[in-house]
Amino acid sequence: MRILFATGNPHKVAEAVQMLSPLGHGVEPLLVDGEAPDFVEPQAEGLEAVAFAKIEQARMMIEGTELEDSAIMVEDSGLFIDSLDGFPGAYSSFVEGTVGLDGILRLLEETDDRGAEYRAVAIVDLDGRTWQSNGVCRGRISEEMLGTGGFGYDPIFIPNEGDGRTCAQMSAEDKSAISHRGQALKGLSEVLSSASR
Ligand code: ITT
Repeated sequence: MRILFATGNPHKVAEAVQMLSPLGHGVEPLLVDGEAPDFVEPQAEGLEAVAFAKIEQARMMIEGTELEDSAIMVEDSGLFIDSLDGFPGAYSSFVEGTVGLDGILRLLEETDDRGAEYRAVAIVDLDGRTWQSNGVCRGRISEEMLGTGGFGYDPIFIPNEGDGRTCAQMSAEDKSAISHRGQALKGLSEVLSSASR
């Protein structure tokens, strides 16, 4: 299936292409007049509600264009820190650009509880039907920033299923094999395959 990924985050597109292409799905960024979407994300909502809001906005963007009948994929994700009651969660993108990774490390200076998880909700929308898959990656927040790969919080996130490196120290393949997005996209691929049988 050819899927247009509606996101303003090129790192997400790269991860989805690398993950879904071998499974037989052609993934391309959704571009309208050459521009990736810049979503208005409803505040104080969970990831799933935000993902459905992105589907709605993407559908409005391509209404009346040649892309109107395409399969659209969106994904909403975030970092949920145990000792901060799940903060930054659905606000991860905003917090990354304001408080920053330094700020998150400072917030955790006084606590030994460094448990956290990445969560992702991925949705494909086609012909009025939607398929959804979620992913969770448990881990902990490192004491310092390590690594230059990945994006976002990867330099401070150490997945439990890894070998002690942060996601930013891992190859894209190693990260996707255990990440929240990897799980959500793999799950989507499976539900799409059984739907088309
Ligand atoms: P779109 O909404 O346009 O898809 P975005 O980057 O704003 O792009 P989200 O609203 O889903 O995406 O916010 C996700 C944020 O969560 C992202 O900006 C990072 O701060 C963080 N995040 C999610 N997945 C991550 C990952 O795999 N590695 C590092 N940080 C991640």
